[in-house]
Amino acid sequence: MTGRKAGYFIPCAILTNVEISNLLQELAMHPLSIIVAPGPWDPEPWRNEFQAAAEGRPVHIWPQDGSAIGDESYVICAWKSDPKVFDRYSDPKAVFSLGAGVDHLHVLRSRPDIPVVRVIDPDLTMRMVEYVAFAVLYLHRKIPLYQAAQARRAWRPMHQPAATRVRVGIMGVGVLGEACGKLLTQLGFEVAGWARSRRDVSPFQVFSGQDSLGSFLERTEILVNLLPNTPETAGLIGREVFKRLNRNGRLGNAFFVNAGRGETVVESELIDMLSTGTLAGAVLDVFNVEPLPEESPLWAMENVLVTPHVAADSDPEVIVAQILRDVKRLERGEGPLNVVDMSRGY
Ligand code: NDP
Ligand code: OXD
Repeated sequence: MTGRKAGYFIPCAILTNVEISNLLQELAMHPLSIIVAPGPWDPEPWRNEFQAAAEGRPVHIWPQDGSAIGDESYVICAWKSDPKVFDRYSDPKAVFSLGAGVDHLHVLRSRPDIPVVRVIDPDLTMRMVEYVAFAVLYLHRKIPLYQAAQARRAWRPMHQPAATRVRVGIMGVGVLGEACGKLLTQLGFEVAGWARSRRDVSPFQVFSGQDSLGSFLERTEILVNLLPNTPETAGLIGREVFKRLNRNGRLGNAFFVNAGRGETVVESELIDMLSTGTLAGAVLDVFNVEPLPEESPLWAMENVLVTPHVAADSDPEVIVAQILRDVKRLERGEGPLNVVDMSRGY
């Protein structure tokens, strides 16, 4: 940009459009502060990772460092934090969820002026694929029954249908559900998904909308839930859903895997279905109340495997790198990637 180097008095008219836009972007560039509100998570790994990656940008952990935050422009990076952070710091350039879900940011539905950004990352996706593949194989290969037999020192071979004869259904075939479905397809399972919108192209059959929910459930032996928690999905999965699953398939039973959100399930009805055998077993990572209360019957059910919301952890190193990429975009006057449509809720 020869004109700029020569001095400040060069009329804009002799700059090309690209040069003008670069100049404007440079002028717009000022470092953003980063407020991290990790809620129930240990803040220290996040502090360390943000400080290492922030290239001098101020990093404040909220509420611990609250008083140190001045008048600078900032973004907020949050996970299940006290919503007071959004009252105290009410004009962020963007709010980043430290995980894939954004239901914990529902208070921001009334602030359409604030971009809400979520994690979409191969590391997190692969963790979920591992979890769902494990859960489906655990149920399909009857591992809970072999564990019970082992406890009795009993050698009890059981009939084992091939994966190609077993029908898995995934509710929610977004970033995570589609990746899980692809791997399960490669393992041989007959996979179908259920989503809100119609697909013209998909690696497996996708049913869409409420009208097709019944057909989707009636074919499904192992139901995997990867739906987000939204006003439309809250309490969607209960007795009527479980009763419609296919018990006449090769497994001879119906099973449930929940790695999406606990709020999408009516937990009392799930417990009832598991107690009466309408559901033969479940692998559950998410619950109505977390941590799962000590008095929940789910803990003691022999046909249930409980994991403490760890299906796809957020690795600070990976998540922070993604957020810093977007912080730099904001500083250049560009929008962040992976902005969520908060009116839709996911
Ligand atoms: P996406 O937003 O990419 O996908 C969401 C899917 O749900 C889409 O297929 C969407 O349909 C479908 N969906 C949403 N609303 C409805 C509805 N009303 N009816 C039918 N389908 C609907 O999300 P991700 O795949 O990235 O993540 C899914 C969820 O997994 C997260 O929201 C989070 O709750 C959970 N999660 C859990 C973790 C854990 O450790 N247990 C870790 C990470 C995420 P359409 O494609 O038509 O838009
Ligand atoms: C997430 C989660 O949404 O961990 O990333 O649940």
